[in-house]
Amino acid sequence: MVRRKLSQHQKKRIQGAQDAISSSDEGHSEGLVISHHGGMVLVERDDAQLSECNIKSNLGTIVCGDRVVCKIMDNLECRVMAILPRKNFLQRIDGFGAIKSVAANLTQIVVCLSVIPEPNLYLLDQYLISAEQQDINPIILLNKIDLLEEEIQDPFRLESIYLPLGYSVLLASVKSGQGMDALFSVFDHQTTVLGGVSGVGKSSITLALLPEANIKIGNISDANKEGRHTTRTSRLYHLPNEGNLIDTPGVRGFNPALDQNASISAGFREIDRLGVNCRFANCQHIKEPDCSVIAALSRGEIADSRYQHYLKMINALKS
Ligand SMILES: Nc1nc2c(ncn2[C@@H]2O[C@H](COP(=O)(O)OP(=O)(O)OP(=O)(O)O)[C@@H](O)[C@H]2O)c(=O)[nH]1
Ligand SMILES: [Mg+2]
Ligand SMILES: [Zn+2]
Repeated sequence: MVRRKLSQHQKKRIQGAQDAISSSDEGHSEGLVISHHGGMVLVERDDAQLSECNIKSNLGTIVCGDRVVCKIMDNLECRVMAILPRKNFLQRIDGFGAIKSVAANLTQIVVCLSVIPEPNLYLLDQYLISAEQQDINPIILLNKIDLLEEEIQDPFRLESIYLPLGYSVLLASVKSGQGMDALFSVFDHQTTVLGGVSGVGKSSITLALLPEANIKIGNISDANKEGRHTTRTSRLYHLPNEGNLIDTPGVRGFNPALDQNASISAGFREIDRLGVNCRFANCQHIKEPDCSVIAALSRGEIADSRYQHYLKMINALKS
């Protein structure tokens, strides 16, 4: 994990660019960012017009779900002049240490896993910690259950590990329709981002909800059972029951942007809960005496994978 923060200078520059702009100014209007690609953003203005907008310089990153102020210029081009304050901002750090912004103003994230490609529980825990940190309600989905051999119950231990922690775990299949009503109902009245690796079926879920939309679905490579990174840019879709759904490109990892060990333990619900009983207030739950987390681990009350992922994230932060 890499520490990345905007410098004071960068913050001032961005703030300066936004100062004194309001949608009540002549020719300005507010809108919702639907997608962002090639230096342009597609904005749904509050008068319901869709506009391709360029972006005023020094505004900082704009993502799906942002609320912005835009202006029709003299040459009739639309320009984003300011980003309105965000309720939350989901970001990750890519394999090269660069911050990648995903989406803003979310109420939910559905972490999409599938039978093929198989779930990666480290990636799942990375998503969960990001969600906890940003106050976004996380839901775990296992898609493609039509591919499960029937006699295997909870084959990836999603229910046994995550249900006791209070997470919702949904099982569904776009192909057979199993579990789809329950999945669809969680989108009502929410702004949800779909996350996960390539090929788990994020776009297939979006298309199942919006059969008229022009959405590309990829296939799974026979050789490595991975997706082919079909979705290239995130896009927000309006759903019939006042929901907004953001389909995103598949990721290889979802390193959360964190800068302290404390934020890692706070993102692991069971470690956070047990940690209040450790002898030392600043216990890292690694080898300290009278550590409640290590005691619970030795009694089998914490899933080994969760503790290993906790250590892996702590070590990544140190390196
Ligand atoms: N068997 C089965 N296949 C599915 C199911 N849902 C999706 N698929 C298939 O999985 C493949 C990948 O689906 P996509 O929807 O493109 O996956 P994605 O997560 O959007 O992938 P990226 O855009 O690359 O991130 C396609 O061949 C789909 O037909 C399902 O429930 N069962
Ligand atoms: Mg896709
Ligand atoms: Zn401890």
